[in-house]
Amino acid sequence: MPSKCTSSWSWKKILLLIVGLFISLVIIVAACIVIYTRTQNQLETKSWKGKGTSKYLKEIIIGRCYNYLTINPAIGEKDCYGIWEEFAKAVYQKKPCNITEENYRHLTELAGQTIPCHKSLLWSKTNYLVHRYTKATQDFLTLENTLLGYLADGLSWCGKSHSSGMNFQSCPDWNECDNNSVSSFWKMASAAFARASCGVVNIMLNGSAYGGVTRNESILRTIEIPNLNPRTVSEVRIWVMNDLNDHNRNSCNSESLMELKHYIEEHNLTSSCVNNYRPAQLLQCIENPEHAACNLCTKNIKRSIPQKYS
Ligand code: AVW
Repeated sequence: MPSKCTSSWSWKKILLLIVGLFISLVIIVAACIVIYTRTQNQLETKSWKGKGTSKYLKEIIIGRCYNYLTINPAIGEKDCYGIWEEFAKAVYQKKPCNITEENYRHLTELAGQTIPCHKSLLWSKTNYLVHRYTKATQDFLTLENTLLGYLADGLSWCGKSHSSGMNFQSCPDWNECDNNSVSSFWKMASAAFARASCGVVNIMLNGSAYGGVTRNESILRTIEIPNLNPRTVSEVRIWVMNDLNDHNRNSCNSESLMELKHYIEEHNLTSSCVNNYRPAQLLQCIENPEHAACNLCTKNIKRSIPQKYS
């Protein structure tokens, strides 16, 4: 018959074995979770076709915000750190293809500003010229000249669904999915800019562009024109700018412009058009002073007289 002492010793051994097994199991499960999460993160961070989040995104956004407030004190106080937090909140721990315009609503409100009437300048296919122009004259404001557009101009970003922080490896391309972090931001910001515009709204278009003056899915057509308020916008004035070194493929009378004019009218807005709006053309002339259109004595100057459509 085994002694009491031997039996309690074997019970202790069994207990120790059970505890040991339990601890090992916990360690194995924890390790599996860590490995799984890391693998998921690695798979996710490298899985998109576009370039990753811009390096130093947080610092750039906060820096641009203070810079904008310093240059434009009239827009009043803004909480630059709060703006960054809203920016991050819109994409952190979310799938980069599941970011809707709604996710940026609070950010749009925080960074919003009043747009003076007659100052809005929309554009399509003229990014370079339009911003050279607004920099030179300060007479008009594009979305990228407002705080919200200025903060994000030229940057890319997206979050990760399995953890906080940005994905610096890759982000969805503009066309990779409908609701991606960058395209939803620009759609939301463009809609807000158009809604805030009043008086005469100008649009700079590219007379030398292939395939018409706008893409069918362009932000100008799909977001901005539908969000202009006919009660507060008195006229939509189009400038068709030809590249001085290229052919003239679109002008106020061309099919593409006529189609756009009808589209604008369908939204209960009136429009006018001018070929080669002279102040912007003079800016093109800085790079092309010998071009015939840059000769102050030519009849080209007449082209700047707006042509009323309706
Ligand atoms: P744009 P929008 N693929 O010159 O009218 C890649 O055609 O669209 O002018 N990039 C795109 C795409 C796309 N399908 N769509 C837009 N983008 C981005 C804001 C890309 O960064 C201002 F207020 C491209 O360089 C203007 O009135 C840029 O959008 C209006 O939206 C311009 O495409 C201009 O947009």
